[in-house]
Amino acid sequence: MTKPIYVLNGPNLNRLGTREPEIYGTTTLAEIEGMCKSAAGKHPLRFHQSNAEHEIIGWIHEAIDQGAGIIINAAAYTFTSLAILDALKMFPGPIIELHISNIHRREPMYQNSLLSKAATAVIVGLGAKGYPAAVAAMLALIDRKAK
Ligand code: CA2
Repeated sequence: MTKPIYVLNGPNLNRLGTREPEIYGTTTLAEIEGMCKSAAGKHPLRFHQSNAEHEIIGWIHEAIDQGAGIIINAAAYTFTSLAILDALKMFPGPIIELHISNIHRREPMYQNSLLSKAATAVIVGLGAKGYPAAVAAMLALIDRKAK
């Protein structure tokens, strides 16, 4: 059975497309899910969002048991959650950390990701299009690992 790619989204991203369009664009999270599924083609993909840290950790644990790769936009937990970092460190496959905005151009509090320590790659600043780009990159990483 083909192992799924997990796309995990953190707090407030369920409200995407409703405010701060100059930073985050106008695409909704439901539209982003559709973009990810199209980019994945036949490869199974699980797409989740939660405002609760423990739920995100639960999906990372699920991915440890049955996932091929993790794409994660942990939103504000990126900068605060050692618990999410510890969970990601247990994952044996590729991890792509993703941010819609270019966090490095923003205020200092958005610039020190804790999660990058566990990431295989980081994608920032491509807007919603970063998601299908991350899925395409993940498919290549998984394929490379299988060879
Ligand atoms: O750029 C990103 O993807 C972020 O992960 C978004 C987070 C922010 O804390 C990170 O620094 C960068 C914030 C998400 C807030 O969600 C919104 C939802 C609707 C409208 C605007 C923001």
